[in-house]
Amino acid sequence: MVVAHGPVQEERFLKRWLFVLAVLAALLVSACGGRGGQGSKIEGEHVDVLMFDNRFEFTEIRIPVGGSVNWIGAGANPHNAVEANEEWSTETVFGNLEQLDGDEAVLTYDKPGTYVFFCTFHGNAEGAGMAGTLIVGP
Ligand SMILES: [Cu+2]
Repeated sequence: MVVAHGPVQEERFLKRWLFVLAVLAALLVSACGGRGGQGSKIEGEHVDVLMFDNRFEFTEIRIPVGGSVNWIGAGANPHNAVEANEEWSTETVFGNLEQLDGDEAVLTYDKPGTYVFFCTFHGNAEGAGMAGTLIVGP
């Protein structure tokens, strides 16, 4: 039997491939999460983390022992980053809990651990709302 490769078959073939490509693209986008999206991660020795209205740019931050995080106010509301058990706070370096757009607080972490942090205005110590996790590890 001879299979005809007319315009109709080619169009179907093309549509099928476009569908497959669209599915792959969707998977890729969801896997990457998108910069600044919910649940995005960053890893480095010295990292910048913007404090948006009303979420942290990164909700999982990994730094080595001795690394630092520059907590930067961004947006119209005041923000801060406070450890759930009050081990550390941006207040200690910035002077108060209200960091506005462009205000920076660099904290250096010498103690290894996994810390839940939150903004006292828009999150809580249970890790809800404007909150995240900082992992200071070897
Ligand atoms: Cu906030």
